[in-house]
Amino acid sequence: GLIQWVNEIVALCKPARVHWCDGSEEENLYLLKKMVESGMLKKLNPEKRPNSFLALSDPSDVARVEDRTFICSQNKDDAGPNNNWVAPTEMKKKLGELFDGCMQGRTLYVIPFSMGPLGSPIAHIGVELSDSPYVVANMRIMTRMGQGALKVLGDQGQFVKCLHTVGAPLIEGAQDVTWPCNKDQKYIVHFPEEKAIWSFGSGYGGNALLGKKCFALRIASTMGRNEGWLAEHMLILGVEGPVKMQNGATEVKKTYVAAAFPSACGKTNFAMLIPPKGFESWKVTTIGDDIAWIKPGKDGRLYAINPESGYFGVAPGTSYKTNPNAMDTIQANTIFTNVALTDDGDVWWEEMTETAPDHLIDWQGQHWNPECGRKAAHPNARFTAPASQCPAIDPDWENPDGVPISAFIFGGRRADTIPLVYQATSWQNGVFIAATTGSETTAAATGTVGQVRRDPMAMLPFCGYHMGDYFSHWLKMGKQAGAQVPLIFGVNWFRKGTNGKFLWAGYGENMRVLQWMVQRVHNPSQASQLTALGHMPRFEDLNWSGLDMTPGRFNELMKIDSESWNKEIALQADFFSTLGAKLPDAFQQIQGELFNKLNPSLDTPTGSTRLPFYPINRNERPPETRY
Ligand code: SAT
Ligand code: MN
Repeated sequence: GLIQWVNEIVALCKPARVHWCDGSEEENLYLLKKMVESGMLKKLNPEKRPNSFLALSDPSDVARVEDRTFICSQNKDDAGPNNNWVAPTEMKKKLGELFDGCMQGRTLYVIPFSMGPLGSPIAHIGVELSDSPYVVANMRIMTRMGQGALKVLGDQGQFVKCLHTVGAPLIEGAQDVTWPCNKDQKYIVHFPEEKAIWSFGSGYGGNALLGKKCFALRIASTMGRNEGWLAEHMLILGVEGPVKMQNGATEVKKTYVAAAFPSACGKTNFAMLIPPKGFESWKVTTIGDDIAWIKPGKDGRLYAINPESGYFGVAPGTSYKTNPNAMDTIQANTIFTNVALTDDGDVWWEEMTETAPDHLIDWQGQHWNPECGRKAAHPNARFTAPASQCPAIDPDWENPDGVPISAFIFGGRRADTIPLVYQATSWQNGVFIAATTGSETTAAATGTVGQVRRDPMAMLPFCGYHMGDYFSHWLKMGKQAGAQVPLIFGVNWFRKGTNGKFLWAGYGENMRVLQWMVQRVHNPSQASQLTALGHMPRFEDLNWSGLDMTPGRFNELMKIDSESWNKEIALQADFFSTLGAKLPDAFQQIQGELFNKLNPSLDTPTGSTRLPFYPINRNERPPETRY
């Protein structure tokens, strides 16, 4: 099947050469050398950054393109209002024209890869056909790529078909550019029923490394719906420390949690957290920083694996102060994209050091100095580094059975309204919290930055099917796992005070919140009060040692302001109304109860639930507009 497909694509795309990738060190060195010669990569100073490289992209190709991303399911209703949809036959016609001859003058690389440890029962195989050697080098870090994956595939195995082109044919001796892409046309297209992906015109990140968002989230989420598991935009971490048990004894416990935050909201930093002073008996270990595949185990608990084998992390803001583990991870064997180059052949980005170097070559190849008024690195500049190089890597990070999850955390970037932390009172309430999460948009996608949008489970750009069906799937997963379901928490590290400044330092300080959560997991009768939002810690329930936290500041962080919350509920309702009849019934009920709790003075007749904003007409077709 694979050979036949490669032949078909070769006939369509008309590359000058075909290269089957074996994933070997020699092959990698050969491709890196070729990219250095062509100017696509710059080799960094081997004394400062051994075996590391810098790529500067075209300024028009710096992030995911959500408005050019399509889910082409047979039925429009399966894609839902959360996705752009075009009928598969129509899209294939369009793509057939675009891909015809698109690889002329270039090499087509056949890139076999495994998402998840080779041969693990939860892993899945993909093959990417791409005309970008940069994609090959990145896929070799981000996935288990090469001969091993082919072996697992065998003669009869199933694989996800991932086709990618930069969309820039090299016609008859034309001079290549250092970052080929197509400035006019970009298409990131998924055919969930066929498990196929076609990506045209971009060489960047999630648009081009098709194992990541396209396969491990959009395609895998539809596989998960059909097969009873979850593919989530979540980091996974282990946290170990002394916990007060219900019988009063203190025991050292290792607990695994998974946390969903939108792109560029600090998942990598949270996954590699180093506990602050005062938490010497605590340790955090990393399993994954971006994606979790979660499956029910035989014991009814949910087990998670990280399908990736590398980090494609945001560089700006990463420093020895904010994330020492990431800084150590990227010491060597790393590909940097769109960061700045120092005069001694190393890399730099905003906030990497307290003072900026006097002179740099910025991400657009221009001379840069601290007074020039431009950013040295693009805000979505990235590093691609092997997970195995992370000093905090968990011993079980490649365990083919995954790690048992005790808690899910959902958060966004919110300047107001959402408190630092709260815990759902039930699985259903927790799924509601996850489903109503909002966040300010970041530079990880093209478009306006800083606008609050609903981003349920941080999956709005990544759920490969109707969001209403996705919510129902989540509710159902809780029923399957029975009594063993993880606790669910909402967090907001980004709340600002009246002076416009962050109220919470974040990074290592998040350990204080994590400790409280772990305490709740092992001893749910302690350390909280019940509020309209759920269980919340009181000032005395968190460990403040080593931090100058006052009850006043804590109250600002935790405040539930019913006026802002009523606005928040109205915004949630706006989003829900786009889901039409597929919105789970339970959500309206939970939202009504939440409104009543937030507004106790507005009397409702006993037993009835106020639905203040939107009695949905459940016979109505969902609105045509995409949220
Ligand atoms: O460009 S990626 O999609 O891989 C990164 C992100 O958006 O989280
Ligand atoms: Mn991500």
